[in-house]
Amino acid sequence: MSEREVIDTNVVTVTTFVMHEGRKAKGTGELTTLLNSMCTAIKAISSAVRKAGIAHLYGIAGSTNVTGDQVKKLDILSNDLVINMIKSSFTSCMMVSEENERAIIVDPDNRGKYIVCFDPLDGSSNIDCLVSIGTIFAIYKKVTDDEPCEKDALQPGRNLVAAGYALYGSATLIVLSTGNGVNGFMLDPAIGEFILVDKNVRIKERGKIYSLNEGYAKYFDPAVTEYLQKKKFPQDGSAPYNARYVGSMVADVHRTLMYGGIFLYPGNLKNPEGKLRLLYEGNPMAFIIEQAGGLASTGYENLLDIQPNSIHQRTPVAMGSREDVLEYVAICQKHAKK
Ligand code: AMP
Ligand code: P6P
Repeated sequence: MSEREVIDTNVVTVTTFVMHEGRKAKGTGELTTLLNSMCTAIKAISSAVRKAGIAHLYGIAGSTNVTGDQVKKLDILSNDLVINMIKSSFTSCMMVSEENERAIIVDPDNRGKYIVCFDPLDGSSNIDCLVSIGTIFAIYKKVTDDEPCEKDALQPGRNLVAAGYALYGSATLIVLSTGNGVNGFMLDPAIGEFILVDKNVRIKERGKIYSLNEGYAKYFDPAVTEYLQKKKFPQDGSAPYNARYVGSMVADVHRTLMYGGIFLYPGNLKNPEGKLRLLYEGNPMAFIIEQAGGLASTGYENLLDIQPNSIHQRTPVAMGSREDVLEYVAICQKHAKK
């Protein structure tokens, strides 16, 4: 087959997809610009992640982030890339990053109406062993007219205008929703564009995989222990579930989206609120999962209904196939009544 025949001359890229959606929405183009700027930052992060070994970007940068994790140079680079791309898009008035203790207020002359919460390089503890890592982002509209401040980011996930993640795995993929379903775009390094590869992604009603860190079993709440027992030793004659856990939220949630099942990071006796952050891990992933037909819960309430109190607050997470999450929630609520 000749080279010409191989190249599809009618590809849909994330840029054209987002512009088309923006045209349909009859917007000013501000959200379109913001989304495309985020995609550019992700391209640059992808390039850095894939070159890190050669560019000797590995190694502890000697500092730690607000979550106490060792910060690696790629974390710093990724954070700076997102902040600078969003700032220079003139679409955002404030940002919340996992890497910054305080919200980042954009200079008055460069502001737009959107608030962007993001984790620039989630799963960064896996960087040196080449396990998949990711970038997660959540986009809100500022709902007040006064000077931007942290409380503007304290909106329930129900208010999200858009959310997405990039997965730096065997390929670089962006999964995006602006409230009209979920679509996946794969980076074609040959042309530097994200190509639409997964249209209108829908999650299975029920899967066969559970995903959580069983190293905390000693500290699990009784409800979690009972749920896992049911998955490992089913009493209804069904086959036990498979266990899969990468330890990188973007990888674990993406597998759950594509294959079905449930991803859990519950609270436990040592950390009642779990580890994952509501604003830039729980909510954006919950938005994507619900847009794909799944569910996201703390075990006791829908994740997207939570009214945040602080920008780095943690939340227990159970998300994935609707029937799997409902089964888990039923067990949690049974124990809550005891
Ligand atoms: P804008 O004027 O660009 O800020 O857009 C106003 C509203 O229209 C946004 O908050 C979205 O709800 C919708 N919208 C604009 N652009 C897009 C887009 N590219 N994709 C989906 N929704 C969009
Ligand atoms: P644990 C990565 O550090 C992260 O923030 C998420 O990406 C991931 O789901 C979780 O922590 C893994 O935590 O306690 O299982 O190592």
